[in-house]
Amino acid sequence: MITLYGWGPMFDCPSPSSFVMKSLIQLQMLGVEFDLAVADLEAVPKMKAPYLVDDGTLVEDTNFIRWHLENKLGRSLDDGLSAAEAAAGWALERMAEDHVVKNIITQRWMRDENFQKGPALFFMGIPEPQRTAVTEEVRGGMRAYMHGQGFGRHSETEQLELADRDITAIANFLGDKDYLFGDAPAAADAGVAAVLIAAACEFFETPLSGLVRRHENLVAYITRMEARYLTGHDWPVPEMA
Ligand SMILES: N[C@@H](CCC(=O)N[C@@H](CS)C(=O)NCC(=O)O)C(=O)O
Repeated sequence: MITLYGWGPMFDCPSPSSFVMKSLIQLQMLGVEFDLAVADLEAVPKMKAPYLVDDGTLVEDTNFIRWHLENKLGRSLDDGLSAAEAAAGWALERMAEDHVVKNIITQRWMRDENFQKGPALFFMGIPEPQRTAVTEEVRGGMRAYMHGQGFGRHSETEQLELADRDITAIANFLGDKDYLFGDAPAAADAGVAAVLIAAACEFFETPLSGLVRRHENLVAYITRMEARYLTGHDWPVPEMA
């Protein structure tokens, strides 16, 4: 029995987390049976979602989830790709999860209007007066992380320029193919599409959405991936209040 822990639709998006979307897609690509449950970050050592429990074995992080299931099934999501294609897929995924994810976090967490209608809702289950203090502490931690890591020291224009380069590189690589490597999806399609779907989310006020949507092939790609893998899931609703 396999259970994937994460969060379902929020903010007009299949999940507030691109990483949860990535694992949800990869589990379906691998054809395994699984249940969905709401993540409890306090319950796992890395305190991140998604995580997976497979017959009592806890697996944390999207990459380890993927490899756990590939090892168990004796096949890879990149079967059929050349070594060079698999390497390119890995690099594209890493690229999407670097600048683009950091932009998504910054745009959602540091812009007040986005934070109030978005991430602030994660803290609604905490009673006042602790809620305000906890919310500000976590938000401050996010700001400190971005500054310490270095990305937060770029101006917003510079941050978005980096995202634009990544997104344009993905659009150019995809070209007129249905998936990154042709007619069939591979491992990288999960992570790359998940990040693009999160970036393109129009619920938030952000230039990121336009950076994705100005590429017609990316709009068709994320629409295709969303229809194939991210609709109709029976996610339990997290307790917010
Ligand atoms: N490298 C991890 C990243 C997972 C991740 O950053 N998850 C976020 C949600 S998008 C999270 O759980 N954040 C909670 C926190 O950092 O406290 C993976 O690939 O699974």
